[in-house]
Amino acid sequence: MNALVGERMSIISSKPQTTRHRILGILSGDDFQIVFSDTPGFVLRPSYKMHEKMNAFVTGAFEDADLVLLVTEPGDAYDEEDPLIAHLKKTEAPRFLVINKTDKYPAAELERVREEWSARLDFQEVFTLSALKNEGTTELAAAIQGKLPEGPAWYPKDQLTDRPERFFVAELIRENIFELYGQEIPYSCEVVTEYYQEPAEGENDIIRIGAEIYVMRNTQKAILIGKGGSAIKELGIRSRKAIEEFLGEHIFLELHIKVRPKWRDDERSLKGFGYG
Ligand SMILES: Nc1nc2c(ncn2[C@@H]2O[C@H](COP(=O)(O)OP(=O)(O)OP(=O)(O)O)[C@@H](O)[C@H]2O)c(=O)[nH]1
Ligand SMILES: [Mg+2]
Repeated sequence: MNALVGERMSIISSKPQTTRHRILGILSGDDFQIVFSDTPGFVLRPSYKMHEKMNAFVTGAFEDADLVLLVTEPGDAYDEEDPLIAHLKKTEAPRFLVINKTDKYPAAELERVREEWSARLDFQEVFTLSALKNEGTTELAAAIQGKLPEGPAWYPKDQLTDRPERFFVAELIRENIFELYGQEIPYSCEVVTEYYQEPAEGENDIIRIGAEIYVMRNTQKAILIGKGGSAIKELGIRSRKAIEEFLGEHIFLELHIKVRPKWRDDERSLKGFGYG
């Protein structure tokens, strides 16, 4: 979605289950508007309520879509029982298969993915591309345009997403948590933007932002902070830079860590964290 929209909307990491919400990316031209909806990957065996919420974002997307893009790559394993396959079969919307990472895999492996999927179900079109190198993405964008139902634009032309700045602030901090910390920590954290203060008119100041990072246990809080505060300091520096790049402005960033036991299974916490 980032490659197609040309903006850094969804956060990216090498770890699975990075995307937890449904995020819109809007691409408008003179006579068209494509509303992309990036979702989490389907969690095959949900361990927490949070996973069920993530899966609900996926199934919700199937219900609304005029076109479904399945993005995959060699090495992605799909169980024939995977509910995602059932959803793909059931959907009335046309389907495109997008095989990503042509820069990384040899043609034969990409071809194998195409064969595997075509044995499972029909796609109207199949694309192989590299989101990273932006190769093959224009062809996909053109094909998507060809499938758009006619109608008025849903969003103003200059609108890029349905999310406010505070959401991206929290996501960029989460992206850095995914990159900086090992196995368990990224999956135990949620980030919430506590305040986002723009300077008053005429005031010569920078944007002031405060964010809360929720963990489940004190031991996780200790890991997040690191020896002598070194880890949280690094997280703060990297997150500030990422947010400044995103906003195109200088900011002041303050991070607070809070412990909230079992938030991943707590309906009220999840609602507060945007998994409503
Ligand atoms: N080599 C290569 N790597 C890519 C390409 N596109 C994405 N990646 C990498 O693949 C990894 C996963 O990317 P994500 O965007 O987080 O993938 P996702 O499918 O959204 O995954 P989740 O949000 O975790 O469900 C990251 O390390 C990306 O940098 C590509 O075209 N080529
Ligand atoms: Mg993602």
